[in-house]
Amino acid sequence: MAELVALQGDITRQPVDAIVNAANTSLLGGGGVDGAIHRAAGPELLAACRKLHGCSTGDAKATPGFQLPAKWVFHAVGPVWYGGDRDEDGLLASCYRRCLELAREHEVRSLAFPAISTGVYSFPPDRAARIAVDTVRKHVDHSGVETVNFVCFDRRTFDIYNKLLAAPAHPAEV
Ligand code: AR6
Repeated sequence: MAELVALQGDITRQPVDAIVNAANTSLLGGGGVDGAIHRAAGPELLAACRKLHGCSTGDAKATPGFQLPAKWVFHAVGPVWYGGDRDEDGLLASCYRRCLELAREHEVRSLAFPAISTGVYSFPPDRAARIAVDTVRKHVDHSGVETVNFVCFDRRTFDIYNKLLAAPAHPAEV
């Protein structure tokens, strides 16, 4: 079983094989964690993203990390939160699943996720964290990833993840 860890900090500084970006469908940059990743990676990242011709919501695409400590960036497009009736949960889970598939393809052993969709896209942070942890727990063992860091920018998100990670994965089965 892979190790799942909550950390508080800046994902651009993570010394892991791959970091995940919370991107938009254009893949051409933006604010929040996307802006921070593009600034830290340098202009080559935007040039690489242009060649990907966008990405659907719920999907993810890989580029090199350029000036980042991470070798790869997986650009995932989370859903905008519209109230929960537009398959937001399913689309968010799909982002985490797709990143684990990319991790397997790129032989990534350590992977760091931000709290996708919980900033500009307004997904409720508790609900998003539960989906993130459940989806990673469900799919990580087939990915070859040994360490997953959930990198939380603020204390509140960090506390949410810590609580979820402390709880057993399937309490009914233990
Ligand atoms: N390291 C880790 N987490 C961060 C960092 C950082 N350096 N900076 C912000 N966060 P957001 P979204 C947290 O808005 O909601 C962009 O413009 C932040 O506190 O970055 O998926 C894209 O281009 C929050 O918890 O992403 C899209 O247009 C989380 O990262 C749109 O925003 C996600 O917040 C995507 O919105």
